[in-house]
Formats: sequence, C-alpha cells, structure tokens
Amino acid sequence: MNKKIDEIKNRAEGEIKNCADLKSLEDIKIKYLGRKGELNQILRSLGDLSLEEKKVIGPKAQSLRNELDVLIENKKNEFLSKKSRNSLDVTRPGKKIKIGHLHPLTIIENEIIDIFRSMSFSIIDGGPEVETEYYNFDALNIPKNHPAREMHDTFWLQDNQKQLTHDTKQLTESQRSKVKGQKLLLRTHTSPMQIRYMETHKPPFQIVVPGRVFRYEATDASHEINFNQIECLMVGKDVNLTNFKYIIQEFFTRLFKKKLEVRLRPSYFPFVEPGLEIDIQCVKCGGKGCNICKESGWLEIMGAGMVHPNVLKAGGYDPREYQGFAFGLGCERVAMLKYNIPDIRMFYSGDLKFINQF
Ligand code: YSA
Repeated sequence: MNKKIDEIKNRAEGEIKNCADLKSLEDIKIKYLGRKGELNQILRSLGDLSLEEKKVIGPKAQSLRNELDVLIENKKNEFLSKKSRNSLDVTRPGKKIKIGHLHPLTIIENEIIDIFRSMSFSIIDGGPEVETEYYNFDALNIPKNHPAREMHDTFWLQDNQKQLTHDTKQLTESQRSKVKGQKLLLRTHTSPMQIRYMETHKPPFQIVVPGRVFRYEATDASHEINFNQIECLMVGKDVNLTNFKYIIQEFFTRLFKKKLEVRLRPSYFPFVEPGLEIDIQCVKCGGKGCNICKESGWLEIMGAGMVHPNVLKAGGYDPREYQGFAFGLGCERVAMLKYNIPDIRMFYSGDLKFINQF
C-alpha cells in the first residue's frame, strides 16, 4: 500500500505538471481526488489493514490528497491568468463601433455651404419658420391677389395672436411695428430672409441662408410639403447679371464636379426684375437628352433674378444706389440629381436601407 501511494504521487504530479488545459486538469482531479478516485479507494480500504498499517497509510494518503489538491489549484490559477493575459492582446484589431452618420440632406447642405463660403459668401442662420404675411409676401412685392397667397400654397396659422406675442419678443421696435396685427404662416420660401437681413445690414454683402420651408400642396415624386431651400443674396453698387451667371456656373461645376453649362431664361417672380429661371446642362447625359431631362438636355434648377426696386426699398435701401441679385435653390432637388434619387419622399421616409447608403 505504501508503494502504491508513492506510485500514485509520482504519476499524479507528472500528469498535473504536463497537463495542457483546464478540461484535462478537471479530469485529473476526478481521477485522483474524486469520490471514486484512486486516493479515496485507498482511504476506503483502510478498514482491511492492521492498526499499525492504518497509522502509517492513513495520514500518508491524506497528506498526498492535500498536496494534490494544492498542486491542482495552482495549475488552475496558472491557466486562468494566462487566459486573461491573452484576452488583453493590445495588438488585436479593435471592434468596429457602429455610429450614426449624416443625413443625405445635411451632407448636400454642408457641401453647398462650403462652396459658397469658399467664394466669400457669409452663411446666415435661417430665421423664423413661423413668418408674418409682411415678410413672406408684402415686403417681397407679392401683391395681395397673387396665387401664392391662396390656401393651396400656404399653411396659415390659426392662433395668430398667441404666436405673435411669442414671436415679437425677438424683434426690434421697427420690425415689431411692421408685423403688428399680421397674419402668421409657415414660410413658403427662404426669401423673407432677404428683407430681414437688409433691414439690419448695410451693403455691400453676399450671403446664403439655408432654411426649411413649407407648402400646402399635394406630394409626388418631386414635391414635398416640407422641404429645404438655400437663399442667396448679393447686394452692392455694381452687382449685375454677369456676376450672377459666373457665380452659379462656378457653383454647379464645383457641386457636380464637372464643367456644366448654365442657361438663363426669362421668368416671373414678383420680387425680381428681370426674373429668371435657371437651367443647367443635364448632369446625367451632358446635354444629349435622356429620361432625367426629358430629352431636352437641360434641367430646371432654380428661380432667380435682379432684386426688384420695391424689395430693396422694403429692405431700407435706395434702389438708385444699390442693385443685387438673388436666387432660391431647392436642396432636395439638387440632392436628387447628385445622388440619382428618383423620389423626394425617400428623404423623409425614415427607411434605413435608403439612409445607410450615404
Ligand atoms: C426666386 C428669385 C429670387 O430672387 C430669390 C428666390 C427665388 C426662389 C423663390 N423664392 C421660390 O421659392 N421659387 S420656387 O417656388 O420656384 O422654389 C424654388 C426651388 O424650390 C425650386 O426650384 C425647387 O427646387 C424647390 N421646390 C419648390 N417647391 C418644392 C420644391 N422642392 C420640393 N418640394 C416642393 N414642393
């Protein structure tokens, strides 16, 4: 029995030392220290031994049991500390963290703004979305009977007086007198900012004003009730249409990253004289004719013109001294052309399959 214990000791110590992983260590533990393990079998058979033998074999088997227990525990700790060292491998590539990204409309707006900024335009904060009839229509020389004032174009606010009290807190005394008793609406374009800016600034200046606008109209693939415009206004003593043509030609060439022809057509907006509709050479076919430009080779992109003398007067300027040009660009329409988006409603659909492409 004595020899057997020595033999178990040698064997178990060797196996523990050479053991490769936690699983085999557990097997060794069961093999020697388990209920039916080799050492327990010896302890159980003590009853068959003489008293003298019991006095030697009992403590020897028990002390080997304690010794193996300690060896197994130490080996286990060795494995565990090695494992935790391995899990802190600083050279391993990190996990990619999913973060949000900009909406395509924010991307296009930032791009437009960057181009104008690089051409020395100032970027002005968009002004109030709840606007008065005066700034949205009257001051822009839009006559009382103009179709744009009719219900199908404009969201009028019902609780005027309450809104007005809130709104006028931010106004100067002269502005407050102009809006007193005014009907309120959700602005239908960013052009009211022309007046608001002129009222408080002296020419010469060149500004762009991005902002959200609202129209009470049926939605379809190219019309939304809520969309974004970028208003541009340049006023000075010698501002003319040649300056305007150069600036927009340069702007569209930089935006679409290719040389694009620009075409100016006569049009009518009450707040400009002359009024112009601006076409750019089709960004898809380059002017040859395709489904995007309806075979014409041109894309209608925005309204523009030389600021009407009445608008300059409403801004506080003498039209005999100053001239200016202005235009209003629809951000969604530009983004649709740049990214080949077939339906304007996709921008506001919240569809992640669409949004995640940008
Ligand atoms: C014209 C002359 C100026 O001196 C200054 C500004 C302007 C633009 C004028 N204020 C205006 O709003 N003209 S517009 O009604 O033709 O709209 C301008 C652009 O907004 C359009 O060219 C189009 O790109 C976009 N737009 C108009 N209605 C839209 C729309 N985009 C999406 N949905 C709609 N419902």
